[in-house]
Amino acid sequence: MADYDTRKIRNICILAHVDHGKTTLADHLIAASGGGVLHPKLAGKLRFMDYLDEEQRRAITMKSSSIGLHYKDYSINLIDSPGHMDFCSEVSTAARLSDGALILVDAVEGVHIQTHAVLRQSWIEKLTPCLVLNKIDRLISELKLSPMEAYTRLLRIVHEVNGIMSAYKSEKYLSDVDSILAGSTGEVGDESHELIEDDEEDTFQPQTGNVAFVCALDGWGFSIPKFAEFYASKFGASSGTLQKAFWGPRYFNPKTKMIVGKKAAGEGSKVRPMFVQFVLEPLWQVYQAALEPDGDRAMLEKVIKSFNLSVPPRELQNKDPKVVLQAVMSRWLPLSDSILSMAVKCMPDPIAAQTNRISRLLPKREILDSGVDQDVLAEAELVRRSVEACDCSDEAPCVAFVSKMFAVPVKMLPQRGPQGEMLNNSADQDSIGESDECFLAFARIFSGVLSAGQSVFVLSALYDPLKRESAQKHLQEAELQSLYLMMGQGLKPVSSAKAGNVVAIRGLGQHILKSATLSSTINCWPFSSMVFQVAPTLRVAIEPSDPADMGALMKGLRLLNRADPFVEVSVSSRGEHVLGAAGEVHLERCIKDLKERFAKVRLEVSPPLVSYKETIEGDQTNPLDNLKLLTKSSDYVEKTTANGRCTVRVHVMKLPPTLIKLLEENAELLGDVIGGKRGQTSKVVWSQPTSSIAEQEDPIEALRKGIVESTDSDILSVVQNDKDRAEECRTKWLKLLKRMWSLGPRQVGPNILFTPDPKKDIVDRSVLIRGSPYVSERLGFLDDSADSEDTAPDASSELGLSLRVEAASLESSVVSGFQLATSSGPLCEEPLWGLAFVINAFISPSVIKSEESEQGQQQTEQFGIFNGHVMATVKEACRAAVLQHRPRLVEAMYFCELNTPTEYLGPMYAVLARRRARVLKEEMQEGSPLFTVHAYVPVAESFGFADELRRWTSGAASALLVLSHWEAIPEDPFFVPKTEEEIEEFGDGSSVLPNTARKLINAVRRRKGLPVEEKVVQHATKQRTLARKV
Ligand SMILES: Nc1nc2c(ncn2[C@@H]2O[C@H](COP(=O)(O)OP(=O)(O)OP(=O)(O)O)[C@@H](O)[C@H]2O)c(=O)[nH]1
Ligand SMILES: [Mg+2]
Repeated sequence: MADYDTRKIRNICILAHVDHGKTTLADHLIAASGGGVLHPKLAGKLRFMDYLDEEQRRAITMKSSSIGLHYKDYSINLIDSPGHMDFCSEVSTAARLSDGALILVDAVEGVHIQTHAVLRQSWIEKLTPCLVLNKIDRLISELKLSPMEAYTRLLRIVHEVNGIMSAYKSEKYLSDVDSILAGSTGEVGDESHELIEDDEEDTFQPQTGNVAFVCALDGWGFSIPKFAEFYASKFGASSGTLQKAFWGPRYFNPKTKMIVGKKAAGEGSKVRPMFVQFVLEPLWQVYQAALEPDGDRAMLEKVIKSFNLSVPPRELQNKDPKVVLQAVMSRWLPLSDSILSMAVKCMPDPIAAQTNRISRLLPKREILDSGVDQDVLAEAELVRRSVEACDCSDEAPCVAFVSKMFAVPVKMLPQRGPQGEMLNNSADQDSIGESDECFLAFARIFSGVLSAGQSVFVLSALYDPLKRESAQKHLQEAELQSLYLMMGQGLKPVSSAKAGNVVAIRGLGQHILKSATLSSTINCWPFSSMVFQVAPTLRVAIEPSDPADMGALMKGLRLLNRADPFVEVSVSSRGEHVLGAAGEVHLERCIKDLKERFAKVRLEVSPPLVSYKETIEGDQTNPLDNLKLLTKSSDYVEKTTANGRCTVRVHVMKLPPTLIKLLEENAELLGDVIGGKRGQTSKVVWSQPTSSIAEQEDPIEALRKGIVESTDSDILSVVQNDKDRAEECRTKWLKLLKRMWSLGPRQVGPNILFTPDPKKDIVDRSVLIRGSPYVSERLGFLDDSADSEDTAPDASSELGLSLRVEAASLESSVVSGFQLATSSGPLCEEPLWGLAFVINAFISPSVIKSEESEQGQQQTEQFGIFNGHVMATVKEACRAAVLQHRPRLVEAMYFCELNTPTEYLGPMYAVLARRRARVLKEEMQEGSPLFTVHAYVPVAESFGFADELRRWTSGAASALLVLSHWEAIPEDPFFVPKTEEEIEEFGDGSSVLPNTARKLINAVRRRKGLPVEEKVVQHATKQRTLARKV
């Protein structure tokens, strides 16, 4: 390839909310520049990139796939991505391989939940975005807006999208749900848009040409420079001046032939912005002329003439007005030309893009330790620089990133190699004995040249070139069997490919599970991991209908796990095979794939397994009283070990909500800090832009501050106007924060174990197991002054000393007991959530009664049985304490966005009510007949939700769900009427229906095989005998 020029490559992806028209747009681009794989007549109808049967059947895209286009002398790799929430992981894989993103927004529906998500994804991956406002035709023919109304609407969408981007830029790291909720309060009224001057900061500025207005269905589109160019000669003005004037409050004064501002333009119906007058009005005229029965055909002729179009008369005479319209529009404003010229102009080539993206792809690592191998470091730095420069010379180190693995049937692989030689695909090592599927890697080359037959190193995300010995398992060597350029479903074999290209690679199926970095040298850092929007939430247990097929199912699950980047396959503690998917549509496709492609056996699928958590009600209105729960001498649960030597007293308290949220959101970082991976001892410091706290310089400092701030904000939210109490509360919390011993379950969860108060150390000759504030120490809460308070009280007697040693040795048993208790609560053995425990465990000296028992005693201690007893007692005491403090079930909630025409509001609310949904906001979408409703829906109630909604509203309403947060069900699962009023209302309790919380708990218990207390008699009335009396 002599004419190879990296500057002439663009790697772009199309991102948008579901159904906003990505695949339709891609069709037009392919028809115009795809080298004849798609006939222009079929563009928009075929949906070329949706080549899977399931995609065509459901008419939604389910995976991202790439196609090579040629526009002028540019090569463009276009990646189409899915918009449905269930497949959002595919958006991450598409974004990682691209440099620019076309963000599509439906002009009628506007910004939606997934629009937020894709904007965020493109921002995280440092892509250069361009905005495409699609379905402009709907504004004309469906909503019947006037050009002026349409303009206000478009202005608002651009404004809203810019607002979202600027929030990301100003480093407000909101989750998708947060940003929607935040956005809904800060809406700007319509009138104010007029006043908004061009903001230099705005990401999307139509006047600079990075916003396109298109109708993918009819195949036309434009950006402002196109019109500016056209009118420049007419007006005799420079196109640059016109370009600026064609957006915002700029008016044309016909008398003076000047471009003026709003004031100078004056009032009146004739006064309208230039964009309306010169751009939208001609469009509206063409639509009216073509589509309306009494349309003015002369108008069409006028457009054809003034824009110098050559439309074959045959098409103009067509009976179908739609054909006439498309014939004119697609020649006047060809869609592919406007989009691809925008991409070429506004989006960076791989060299410029990689310079900009390097800090995200390969964050610079500061090595604090000087004892490391400098040669390794030097080479790793060289590799990094070569990626930064997108060096495509033969000598440059080869680096590529695989963002996902995908399966294709072996028979779909090309039969001939790059030189036309016959290939023997069946001899593929990946498919031997496994199945007739072959795994390909979806990859982008970032440096050097990759060739078929070449040998490379496969680095997993955990690989560290400085610790080669211990990182051996993260490093493999593999041979690249073949390289292909992708044309949607088609694969075109090539013998080599250079930096800056997107390719499919065969031969890595055995080496890569989901994603990996490929490198020609082992002295290379792996690329930073991709960020996924949500974790799999829908889990089901799967078993073969015929137990003999177990082997096939296991093999099938293994293949599925590799073929789908977002599937989670695991084995539950009860030995079931659990499949985790992102949502119902995703799950359905996974099961279908399993049945038909990977396992090829009949399967039984369980109802969804929903996770719950358990907590106590707690009293958040009075933080001081709440804190006292941990210290009060009366309010505890006491248990004693069988031998009577260890007495455990447990206090429990509900943590304040902001603190719980912080602990949950930063679980990973906390795990690292507490586990000792970060902090003073760590040699490598880097940051990952995944969460607000990880982004900051020193994660420990940030965590510590976060914890203090969150307790503060919780205090202030309740006792705002009582300064003294707030202060008292704060001091108490600061003291407590110096006593954090452990987090649980599994050392990171949202439950805290505090060390007992050392002042009550010795009671009745028994000694307290004191524990150590290990977590506080890790997080830097302990300063030197804290130690003085904590000095060991002198052990006055010999006995005291030996007991103290024993107490110290039992500390780990207390922690383990706490971990066990927090990992399975008393209601239905689900993890505990948001609780603080103080465990006072006292050991008394053993009382020697006889020779025999002394021997027994010694044995117990020798084999650590006593440790086990302490652990079990702690666990039991914690569980009992939870039960005693008004236990509550906690369930996961979805944030749900619904869109429905007004006439279906009634049925929609009925469905919501049946699903225990809580409506947050309802709003008429201006200028459209649609209502938007935001609500929280419990995950447990969400199955079949979308289907039910569709059935009840005849398919008119749509809903999208995102996992939002955990929430306690206020209902008491053990409610029995006690007070007089309650008894009056509910009777003695026999007639109380099991409440929701109780029902959910029982369902989980039944599934887990735990005993369920239930009345067996269902009909207390006398049964009718069937015997006939003769
Ligand atoms: N009126 C109108 N309809 C359009 C336009 N573009 C696309 N559509 C329609 O919108 C629907 C969805 O189009 P797709 O291209 O499949 O949307 P998508 O964004 O690829 O959807 P997913 O991949 O499932 O997220 C189809 O019925 C299209 O015909 C347009 O410009 N105007
Ligand atoms: Mg699509």
